[in-house]
Amino acid sequence: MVWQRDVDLVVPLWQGGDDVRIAAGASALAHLIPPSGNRLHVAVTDGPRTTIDGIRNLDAIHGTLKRLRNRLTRRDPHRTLTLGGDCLSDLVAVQHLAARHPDMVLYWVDAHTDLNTPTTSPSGRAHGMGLRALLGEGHPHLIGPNGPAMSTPAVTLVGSRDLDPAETHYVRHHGMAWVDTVEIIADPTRVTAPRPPGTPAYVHLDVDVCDPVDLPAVAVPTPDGPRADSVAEALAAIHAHHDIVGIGICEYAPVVEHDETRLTTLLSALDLTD
Ligand SMILES: [Mn+2]
Repeated sequence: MVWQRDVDLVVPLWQGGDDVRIAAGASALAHLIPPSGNRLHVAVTDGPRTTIDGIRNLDAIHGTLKRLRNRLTRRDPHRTLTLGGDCLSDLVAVQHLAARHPDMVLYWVDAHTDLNTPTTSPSGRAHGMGLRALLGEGHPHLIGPNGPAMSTPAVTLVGSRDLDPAETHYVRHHGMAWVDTVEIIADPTRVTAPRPPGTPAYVHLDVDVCDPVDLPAVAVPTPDGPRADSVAEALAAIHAHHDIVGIGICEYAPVVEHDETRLTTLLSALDLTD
């Protein structure tokens, strides 16, 4: 049974990571995943590659986020699938669904925590600021008009392993739930352990969570990750435990040579393929 949602958003946003290879990930995922209901291809704003307020390509990113916000406000979907694009591709979808499902929890499945702000970011790349913006801090263009979408107790980090010092401090200071590579390998089904069954959940899947041995086709390959099979087991456990209201798949760079079956293993675990 394929996971049912109201709308698929195809979002080839790449400016957040300043890596144009990521744009092609959106259409590649759209080929791999059969549509369910409406599928919207969202145009990405182009523009000068200038740094504003400490963020690369801020104007272009802001334009795309505004377009997404307008579409979601107009349609008001209950469940969404986002095919990115970089890690900002589903930022607006998470904000929208968090407002619609006040008890929604968020699984941030990513080698990175994306907890930087323009002040703490070493790179100025906004794709490393998404989760912090969802928690209400950072640039107003990323946070959006409605303030914090999530609170730290509602977030579980899965597979995060490459943190900047300020991100490590934030995670520890807030005591965020964090399932690391060792724990995923030991028992992928434990990923949902503290969460009540049946609660609405959003899965943000940056495919760089997998060890690059399995999936090198990403913007930021990060060693020492779990193998794709273990990640798939963790995703299946989340899917079995929760009412999935949203999924976003990000940071796929299909131009890099890779074994596509590793990716489809992840998609099958979330019931996105036939
Ligand atoms: Mn990442």
